[in-house]
Amino acid sequence: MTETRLYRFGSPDQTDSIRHQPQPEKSWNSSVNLQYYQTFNQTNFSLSLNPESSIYGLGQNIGPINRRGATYRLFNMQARPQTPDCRAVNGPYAFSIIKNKNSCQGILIDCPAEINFDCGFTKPDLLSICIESLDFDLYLIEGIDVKDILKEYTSLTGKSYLPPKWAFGFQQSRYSYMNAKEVQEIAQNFRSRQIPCDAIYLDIDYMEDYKVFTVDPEPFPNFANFTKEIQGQGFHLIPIIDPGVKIESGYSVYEEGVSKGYFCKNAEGQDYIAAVWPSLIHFPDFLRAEVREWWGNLYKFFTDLGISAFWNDMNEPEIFYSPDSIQQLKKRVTELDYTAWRDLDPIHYKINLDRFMLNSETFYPDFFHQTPTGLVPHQELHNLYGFKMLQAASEGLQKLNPNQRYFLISRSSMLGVNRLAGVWTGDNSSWWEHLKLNIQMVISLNLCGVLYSGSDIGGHCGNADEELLIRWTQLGAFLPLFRNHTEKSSRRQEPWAYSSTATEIIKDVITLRYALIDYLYSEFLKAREQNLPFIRPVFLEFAEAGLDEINDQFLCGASLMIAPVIEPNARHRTIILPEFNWLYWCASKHDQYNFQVLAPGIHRLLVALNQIPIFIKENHLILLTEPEQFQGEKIKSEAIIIGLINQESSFTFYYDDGVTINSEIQKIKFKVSLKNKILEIEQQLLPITAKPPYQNFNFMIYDLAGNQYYKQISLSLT
Ligand code: MIG
Repeated sequence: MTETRLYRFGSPDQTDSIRHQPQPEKSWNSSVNLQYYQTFNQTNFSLSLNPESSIYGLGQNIGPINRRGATYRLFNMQARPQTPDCRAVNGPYAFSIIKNKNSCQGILIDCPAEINFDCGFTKPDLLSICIESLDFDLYLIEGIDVKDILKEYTSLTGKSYLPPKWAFGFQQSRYSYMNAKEVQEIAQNFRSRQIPCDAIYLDIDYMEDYKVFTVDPEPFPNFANFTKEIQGQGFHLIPIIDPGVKIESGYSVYEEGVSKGYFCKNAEGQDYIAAVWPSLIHFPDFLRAEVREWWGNLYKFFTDLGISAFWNDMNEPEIFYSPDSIQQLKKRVTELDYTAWRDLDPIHYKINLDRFMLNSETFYPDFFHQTPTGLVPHQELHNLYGFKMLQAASEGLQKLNPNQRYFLISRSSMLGVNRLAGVWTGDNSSWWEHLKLNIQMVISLNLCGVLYSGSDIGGHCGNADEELLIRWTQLGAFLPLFRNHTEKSSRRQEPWAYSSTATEIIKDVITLRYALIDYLYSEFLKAREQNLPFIRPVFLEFAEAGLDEINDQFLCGASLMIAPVIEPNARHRTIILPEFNWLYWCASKHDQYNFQVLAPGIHRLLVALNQIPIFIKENHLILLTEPEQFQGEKIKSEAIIIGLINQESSFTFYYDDGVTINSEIQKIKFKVSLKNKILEIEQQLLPITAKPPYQNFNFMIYDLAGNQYYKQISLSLT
């Protein structure tokens, strides 16, 4: 039913974004519904839109999941603050899905240059796509529904990155935990308060003068012992890695990079100089395989200490200034004429210096990458930079720890990153609006194959109040990357930073997440196997009309719908339950079951501050286990399986070893039936040699009238 055609324009360089390329078509098929024309350096496509068509995808942009009506600039930029007028942000994916009444189309463009999408902004019934290049691959995918297109997309770009299972635990971060003592206190607080947590982040201040692949021995004396101690308490340490290499003689990464010619060049062919945290730096030319190999090996510094978890930041790359731009700025300031109107910005009545100030973009034409066809300005390959930095990390880590999964998240991403790493959505703010944005971004990233993603819980910029942090933690508990992070000048944002009531509520939410981890992980493995998103928009699972508009509910896999409260002072939540009956759990504590059967339709529910509305789809099941303080803390012996059964359902629970790359997925398939008020369960191990993860499965099943049925299944663990 689905059909993919590749049209090659010009002679594009290989980006590695696409894993499996079909044979390119011999010529443009004029019956294709896209029109195009080219200028000397641009290609423009246009497509007429039906009134009812929606547009999805494009990665991590600011706006509703249905992109129709707005423009999107696919050009990797750190947007800060993330306001509705930002057209370019991190994580642009040149993959869009056009959903019509009875058909669907996927448009995928493999091109590292800037691409602009006008999704019916200029003309409501026209999608126009402007590619700043003449050399690219265009894939057109035809199918019946969105799932067809997504499956085809995944078979082109490759299966999602699979993190280690502990990555589904809670993670604590701050810019920065400044020294070993502070990290130890954080660790201590989690354990003594019995708030589950699997990871603590190290932000840029762990480095010596922001030199990448170093640790400052003053705040972190004996880093090896410190690492062991933290790891011994069941935490993973996640250091940050930035691309800029400090210019400092004697610093080995710098010396080696210079002597081997690994850095990006300026127009004169010298190593290009810009400034980021360490002040003056060079940028490694990650587009070259040998540079990636070198960089990947540098991770040995950490893997030797047993650290295999990282976040790659600043990799658009973000640039603060260059020596040249400062010179120009100085000159400009001396020339300012305070009597001249032209020196004022008439809108803001400030001195008009903007174009000399912080904007990474202005620097992109100034440096060059070495490619097989010669030096190419960064501008033309811009979107690739973060991707290639991740490729370096990914390849290096796989070589350093063969067959072990690594943890890797990135701020910058594009097509192809979906198989290498997860994504955090950059510097959001402690605004209520950003809870919704969090949902929109994670859904859209999932539609583009980035299954492991999340936003800074509590918000990065600014100060979260306690209700905001509570509601955001409740939302984050159902997204794959569950990380509390905030910036240097923000107030403390750890789970215990507010009132004791808030701490209790947050502790309960995190504990609930841990009770659900095996289920979430199972659904993640399943989504990955089926080439579908893990966090799904509601419309994807139901045929009902009008679901395209839902931006504040989402599905975790196929069975679980979440409707977080994302408004301040709200103690109610309106929810749309499509097509089926649902088992509603207004959850607060993981072991407090107050289930209720709800009919399809719209409901307005009472939701206290400590509660989050969770819905289990009819004839689907979820699984809960005893929560741990960190994963692997205990051997779990039991699981509780909960569901609403109308006659019969089957549910397959997936598990694997959670750490190795080639670990075989094991499955237990349960068939649950309710006939004449008798609950029957059949189970099957796949493969039959599979070793069940727990001995006892306690079924707690509801019928449509709300009656409860119990049954225990015991499996032999040998
Ligand atoms: O622009 O390393 O998005 O998570 O805390 C600031 C410091 C640089 C941006 C990241 C943020 C991180 C911060 N970094």
